Order: sequence, then C-alpha cells, then structure tokens
Amino acid sequence: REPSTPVSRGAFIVIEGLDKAGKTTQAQKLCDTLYAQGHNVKTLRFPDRTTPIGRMINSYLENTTEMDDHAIHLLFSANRWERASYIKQQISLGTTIICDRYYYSGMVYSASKNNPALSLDWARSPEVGLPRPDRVIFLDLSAAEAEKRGGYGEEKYEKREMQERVRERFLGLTVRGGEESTDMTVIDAGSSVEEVAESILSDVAKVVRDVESGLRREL
Ligand code: DGP
Repeated sequence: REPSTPVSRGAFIVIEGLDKAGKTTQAQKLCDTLYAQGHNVKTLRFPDRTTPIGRMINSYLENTTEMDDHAIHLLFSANRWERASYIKQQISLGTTIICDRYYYSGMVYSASKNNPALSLDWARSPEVGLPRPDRVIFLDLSAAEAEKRGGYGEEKYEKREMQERVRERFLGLTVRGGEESTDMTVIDAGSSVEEVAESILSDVAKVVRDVESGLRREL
C-alpha cells in the first residue's frame, strides 16, 4: 500500500529585542499573516509568567523578591525548559511557532548585569540543548528611542544603562561566531509598524518555505 505522506515540520521563529522594541506587536502580526496564508501557527512568549516558576520570575521583575543573579538566571532557563517538549511536539506536528523572546534574552540580560561572576558563557550553559530556532529576528532600537516609546515602567531592567548594555551584547551575538549567531537577522525597529512587519515577513517567509519543503534540518 501507499506509504502515508509525512507531515512537514513547522518552523521555529524567535523575535528578540530591547524592552519596547515592538516584539509582542510584531510576533502577533507575523502570526496573523502566516495564519492568513494558510500555515498552522502559534505564538509563545518567555518569560511565561503563568507557571509556578514564571510567578517567581514575575515577583523578581516587579522587585517584590530579591534573588541571587545565578539563581534567577536558572529560573528563567527552567521556564524555557518547561516548554521545550511542547515546542518540539508542536513543530513535529507541522505547527510553526513564533516566540516572543528566548534564550538570547536569557544570555544577554544576565551577562549585562555587570556581575563578573556571570559571564556570557556561564549564562549560555543551562540553555544548551533547548530546541534551536530556525531564525532569530533581532528588532534593533537604540535605548534612547526605546525610552521615548512611553518611557519605562517599574520593572527590574527598565533602565537606560542596562538597556544600552543589553543592546550591545545582542549586537555582539550577531558577529560573535559560534552556534547561536548563525541565524540572527537584525531589523531596524525604528520605522513604522507596517514597515517593520514587512521586513520581518520577507525574511521569515523564506525560512518557513524552506522548512516546509524539507530543506532544513530537523530540530
Ligand atoms: P517581557 O515580558 O518580554 O517584558 O520581559 C520581561 C523582562 O525580563 C525584560 O526586561 C527582559 C527580561 N528577560 C527576559 N528573559 C530573560 C532571561 O532569560 N534572563 C534575564 N535575566 N532576563 C530576562
């Protein structure tokens, strides 16, 4: 009898950027557009504040709980590991995942704290083995521009100097070499919502096509 046609896997797309760069808006827009084009697609975001670990992260970010820099780093990572098998399962079922922040945020925010005991390499290690994205979009915005977008709120990292260090480290990842830099595309987040959405779509559409036609590795 005829062998059944294998379902092609979905793509795993990550959107990264500073606070206020427009990640959430763009992740939703990208999801809506791909869905309208007939793809199975879902969004995810990290930190996922709804799980027990996510609630601990939330109280740290809201400055309600103090925590050692290493301990909170491991919680952020654990919060991603909680969803790792879900991501793999959805992708193998043919669903494309658009993810608002991932371990790139994990590495650069922790390594930007000016804590000499917490290097980028140390920050990378608990993330090793998480599903690797097919594409990472970095929405680039200067810290000054980000601040103009309604200013920062009360959360832990919403301060100019921290955001400047975070941006430098993100851009460093794109030139660093090594496995986490290979698929990162930098997109200027300073133009209009529609223009940014178009730039993201033209980059991601090709990746999704390649994945669906089996031209990309398994996750
Ligand atoms: P958001 O919910 O996207 O506004 O993110 C909350 C804040 O947490 C934001 O300032 C970025 C930061 N963040 C996100 N992921 C990580 C992580 O893995 N580690 C650290 N240290 N910070 C993170």
